[in-house]
Amino acid sequence: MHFFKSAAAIALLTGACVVSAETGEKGDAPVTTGNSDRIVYEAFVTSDDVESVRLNFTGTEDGVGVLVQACFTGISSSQPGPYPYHVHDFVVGPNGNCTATGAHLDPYLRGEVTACDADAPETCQVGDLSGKYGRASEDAREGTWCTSYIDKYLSLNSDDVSFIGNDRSIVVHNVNKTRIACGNIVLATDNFSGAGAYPSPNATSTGEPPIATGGATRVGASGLALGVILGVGAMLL
Ligand SMILES: [Cu+2]
Repeated sequence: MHFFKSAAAIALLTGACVVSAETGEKGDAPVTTGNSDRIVYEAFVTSDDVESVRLNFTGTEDGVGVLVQACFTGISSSQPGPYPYHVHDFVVGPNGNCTATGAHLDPYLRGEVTACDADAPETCQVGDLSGKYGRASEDAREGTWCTSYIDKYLSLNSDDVSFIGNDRSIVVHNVNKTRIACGNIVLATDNFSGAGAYPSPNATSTGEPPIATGGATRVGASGLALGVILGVGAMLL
């Protein structure tokens, strides 16, 4: 573990030096705490071009950050990928209007002129999930592509500026940034009491485990990478 902590520390320090000028007007996004693992928000995204994109947002055992589980299914081959997706500021408009969702959740006023640096996620727009953890794969055309990660900057607390439960939404884009589908983030339960992670958004359709394949290697099922992430989180506290 010592090696991982040292490597992570170096990575963090290096990242901080390189990208310091790109942080938000209000500074970097702080690590969120107090995110109860009994609270689950979810989003269901669909359109003519997207069969379904489902996301779960769950608190963590130690309350640091939010576990995000996302599965993308049946994206039209007419839409070029890989597919960016973000938390947007407002709910979906009438008749599924994705333009009404406004811009990305960006409470620290970082803007998006400079692309998010995934090695320094605290400097990215809080809502820029694909910037921080990768865009959804074109594998989602033929079947389902899932990913899972803990984001340390989203919040499930209503008094936090990075709260995702106050009429926010998820927008999926094609690689040219065109909005191809959107859906609102809604409370699934505030009394989840199951062991471990909330069931994967794909669990009902294929029976795959909560942490699925594909882009999930960032966290992975082994728990090793997760341990590193939690170790970094602990270091920052
Ligand atoms: Cu977006």
